[in-house]
Amino acid sequence: MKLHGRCLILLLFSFSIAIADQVLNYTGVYVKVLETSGKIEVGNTLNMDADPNAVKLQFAEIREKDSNGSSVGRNAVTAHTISSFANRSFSFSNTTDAKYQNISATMCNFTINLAPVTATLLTTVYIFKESGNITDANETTNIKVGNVKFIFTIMNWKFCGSPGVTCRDIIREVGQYIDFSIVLNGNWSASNATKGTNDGDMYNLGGGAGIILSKKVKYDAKYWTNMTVGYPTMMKTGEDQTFTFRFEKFNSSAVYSLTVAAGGFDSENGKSIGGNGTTVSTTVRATVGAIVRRTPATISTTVRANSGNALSIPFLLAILTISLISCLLCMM
Ligand SMILES: *[C@@H]1O[C@H](CO)[C@@H](O)[C@H](O)[C@H]1NC(C)=O
Ligand SMILES: *[C@@H]1O[C@H](CO)[C@@H](O)[C@H](O)[C@H]1NC(C)=O
Ligand SMILES: *[C@@H]1O[C@H](CO)[C@@H](O)[C@H](O)[C@H]1NC(C)=O
Ligand SMILES: *[C@@H]1O[C@H](CO)[C@@H](O)[C@H](O)[C@H]1NC(C)=O
Ligand SMILES: *[C@@H]1O[C@H](CO)[C@@H](O)[C@H](O)[C@H]1NC(C)=O
Ligand SMILES: *[C@@H]1O[C@H](CO)[C@@H](O)[C@H](O)[C@H]1NC(C)=O
Ligand SMILES: *[C@@H]1O[C@H](CO)[C@@H](O)[C@H](O)[C@H]1NC(C)=O
Ligand SMILES: *[C@@H]1O[C@H](CO)[C@@H](O)[C@H](O)[C@H]1NC(C)=O
Ligand SMILES: *[C@@H]1O[C@H](CO)[C@@H](O)[C@H](O)[C@H]1NC(C)=O
Ligand SMILES: *[C@@H]1O[C@H](CO)[C@@H](O)[C@H](O)[C@H]1NC(C)=O
Ligand SMILES: *[C@@H]1O[C@H](CO)[C@@H](O)[C@H](O)[C@H]1NC(C)=O
Ligand SMILES: CC(=O)N[C@H]1CO[C@H](CO)[C@@H](O)[C@@H]1O
Repeated sequence: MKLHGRCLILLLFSFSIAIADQVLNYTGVYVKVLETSGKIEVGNTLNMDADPNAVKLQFAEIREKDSNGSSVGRNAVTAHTISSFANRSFSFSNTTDAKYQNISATMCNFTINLAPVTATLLTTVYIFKESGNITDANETTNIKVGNVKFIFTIMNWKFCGSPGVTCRDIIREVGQYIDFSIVLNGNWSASNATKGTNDGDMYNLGGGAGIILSKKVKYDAKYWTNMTVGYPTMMKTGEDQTFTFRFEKFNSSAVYSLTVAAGGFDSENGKSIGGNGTTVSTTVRATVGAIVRRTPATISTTVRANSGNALSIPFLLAILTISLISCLLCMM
């Protein structure tokens, strides 16, 4: 039997309701990962729109380039660029307690399939429960309670020109770099901050918010090295500030990390970024146009679950049943 168009729409609609945001929290610090949008928010209330210090970041692009910095693999069939993360689902791990170099934290993983590129982007999020110093590859980051560390791992990306991977435009293309961009959107201007004892690039996002960008990359799970000279970069377009990280050709993986504070950023002293909200009034308020609004019901489901399995099986079954009934009804 041929499925009626309306049924398909109803079915898709029912399933899109079932998709939920993921929330990670620790005493007054929240990380909210919005499903199917590549958007992540860090703030001091669950309702990020009510939090003047909320930091909203969005995966923007992953693009393979040759040694001259030109894009390669532009042919749609064998694309080597991910130019939008809209409509890509995250899959989440459970939330667990863990340590990052001796500093205790609550953490979770989420992954995005980068199809049609046969690669995966793993993001690991830590909200720190203690203060301390992290050192990766000679690079020290001062951590305060409530700071949020994001670790991005691009896995299994096959570069143009690698054995068995042919990309051709006018000439046979050879990939050399991956440029990974994220966008911070808000009514503020990222500006350099005094780094104090932090070695990474540090930006004051205004209000109480700040970000520290590492300048190191770990390749193939083996060795850390400096990021390509001149990176990370920051470019401002309207209210969007785009940060780009460049990775050299690797065999299996590239790992990169940054640290965010949604409050307590000490721009006066520049010594470190604080983790918990202060009452700083501000213009950090992001005016993110396309933030997906969720019904309170969906959000509370997510929060209560708090373990990665945001939706209960009965709830999913109920939605499935409603979808099937709607379908049967429209087929009649
Ligand atoms: C963060 O701030 C909230 C509200 O001000 C407070 O209740 C909480 O204890 C603070 N958390 C930490 C880790 O300081
Ligand atoms: C890079 O540019 C130079 C000069 O334009 C050119 O000769 C070379 O073939 C280019 N390399 C690649 C990989 O496209
Ligand atoms: C995402 O899906 C919506 C509806 O399914 C569609 O209108 C939109 O163009 C898609 N966006 C991208 C970037 O694929
Ligand atoms: C999450 O935890 C539950 C029980 O604690 C377990 O059954 C489930 O397999 C875990 N899920 C993942 C993705 O690890
Ligand atoms: C997250 O991913 C890392 C790296 O693969 C792994 O070591 C860790 O156990 C994962 N944590 C959870 C909670 O799945
Ligand atoms: C890790 O923490 C424990 C106790 O919290 C301490 O005994 C140990 O020396 C610390 N190790 C390092 C490498 O800092
Ligand atoms: C972190 O390092 C700074 C400066 O290097 C030092 O002043 C501070 O005490 C260290 N913090 C912890 C918790 O070890
Ligand atoms: C952005 O911030 C400026 C002050 O820096 C303020 O005058 C303006 O109204 C803000 N715009 C929005 C849309 O919030
Ligand atoms: C930050 O400082 C670096 C060098 O110290 C400079 O290249 C960069 O343009 C500065 N960025 C901003 C936003 O001022
Ligand atoms: C760490 O420092 C040592 C000694 O100064 C240096 O040889 C090494 O290249 C540095 N490592 C990185 C990843 O910068
Ligand atoms: C990384 O850069 C630092 C200075 O920014 C330099 O001291 C170090 O030797 C470099 N490490 C490598 C492996 O190139
Ligand atoms: C408001 C909120 O979401 N609080 C949750 C934060 O996480 C703890 C568990 O670590 C939950 O018990 C709270 O309900």
